[in-house]
Amino acid sequence: MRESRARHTTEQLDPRFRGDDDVLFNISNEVLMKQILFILVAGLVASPACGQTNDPFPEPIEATEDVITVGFEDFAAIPDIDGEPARMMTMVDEPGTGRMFLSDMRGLLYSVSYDGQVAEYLNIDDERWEVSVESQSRERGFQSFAFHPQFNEPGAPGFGKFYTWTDTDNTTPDPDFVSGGGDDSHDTVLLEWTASTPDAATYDGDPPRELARFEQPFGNHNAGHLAFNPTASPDDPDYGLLYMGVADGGSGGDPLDNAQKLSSAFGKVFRIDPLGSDSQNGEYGIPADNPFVGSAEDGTLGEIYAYGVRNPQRFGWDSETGAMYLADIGQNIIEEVSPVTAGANLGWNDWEGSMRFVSRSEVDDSDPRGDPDLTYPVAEFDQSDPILQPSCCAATGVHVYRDGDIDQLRDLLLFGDFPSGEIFYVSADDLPEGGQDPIRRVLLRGEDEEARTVLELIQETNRSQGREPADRADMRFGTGPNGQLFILNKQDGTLRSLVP
Ligand SMILES: [Ca+2]
Ligand SMILES: [Ca+2]
Ligand SMILES: [Ca+2]
Repeated sequence: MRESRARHTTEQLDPRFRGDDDVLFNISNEVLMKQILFILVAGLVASPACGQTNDPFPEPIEATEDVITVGFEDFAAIPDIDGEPARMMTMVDEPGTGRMFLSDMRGLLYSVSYDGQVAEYLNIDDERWEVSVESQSRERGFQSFAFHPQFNEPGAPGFGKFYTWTDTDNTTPDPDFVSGGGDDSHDTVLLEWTASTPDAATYDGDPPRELARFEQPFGNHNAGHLAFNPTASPDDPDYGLLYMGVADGGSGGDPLDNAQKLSSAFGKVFRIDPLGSDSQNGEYGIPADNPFVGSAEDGTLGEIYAYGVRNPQRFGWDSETGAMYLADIGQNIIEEVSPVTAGANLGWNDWEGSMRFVSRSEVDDSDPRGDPDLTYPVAEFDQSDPILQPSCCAATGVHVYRDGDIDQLRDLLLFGDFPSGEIFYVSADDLPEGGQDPIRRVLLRGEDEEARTVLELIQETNRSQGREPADRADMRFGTGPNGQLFILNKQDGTLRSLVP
């Protein structure tokens, strides 16, 4: 039996935090009291103030003009676990062994063949690995994974290697990164696995090596996306460097002010060399050209590639321009898709989208994008938009559609709102400068020619499964070979591919 530190947390349901992926989260009484006090004081001092609003984009998202409808196919069935539908999180192509991989938040990593055969490749929650995945509630679990680009290149340093980014309730080892407050909810760990035979049907390597451990102050906002830049060729300095989304730690409003602190690991995008060893703990490397390496500021973390993010669950690259984009889940007002460049400050928790962050109930729209040193969204939308009701809101994506065979989607930046199952697009070539005016919808068209959202489609499937229709989609994108795009969800176990 593993030991576990005592947890001093109170699970509570608070509908005010519907903007989060997870409405069930941990918050200490102390922090809660501070926040209530802050809201009261802020209310006395600042209200009613000019520019403060909970509806920064009064013009609703365009619901019917320029809608693109695309076809879809049921590509594969992903197994239930304990009678509950698969909680699909991440799906990528692994060209070295010619198959795709897909994860379930509870710890399963499946291989998915190019013709839709699904097989368990590895259960990272299996007792023999001693990982102990913490997958309670919506936001905790096996978050993401990434295959080294040299996974099936014999003799190369990345041969057989892949990485998993997961929440764990085994909190015995000392963390590398702490937040300086909160409840010590659980830990999030980055692990390296090394397969002996990369093209084997199941993982045949040793237990994983731990690269980094983060002590989580709150139950929500944990790890985010994990990925190698797929547009980097072997002679590119970015090749083999691992990007990690690290959320702000949780609760709401970033109460520990982590995201803006360069000495804190939380609220950041990290870029590390998983095969290097010059980090503080010696388990990974810090790329010499990372933007804050050698900073004169005491305690600045060289791992940081970009900062000022809240819950960076998903990012992606444009295969044509090399640009990186990130979907950052907003507090209670604005969801955003933003460019990510070396050293960029994406604003949180001083800014929510293009507006100044005031509180959980308001932003200040009097000076949008007013600080020239920050990086603002290319697209953003407000959580009160009618199209997203009643199950909103959390931004996901980001996929720049360049290479697939769906002509209508070509050269579009695709993203979405995962609870409501809305898929959105803006031009990837003529990038907007924020706001929701440029946003248009993508709907799915079945054999009956009827256009519907992903949530509506899931609900139809749920009925045919004899299940209660889901009230949220928990949609995410997955990618396959040749620019194929897949739609993942946590509600009906059906992996769908988009087709012309
Ligand atoms: Ca609005
Ligand atoms: Ca957390
Ligand atoms: Ca931002």
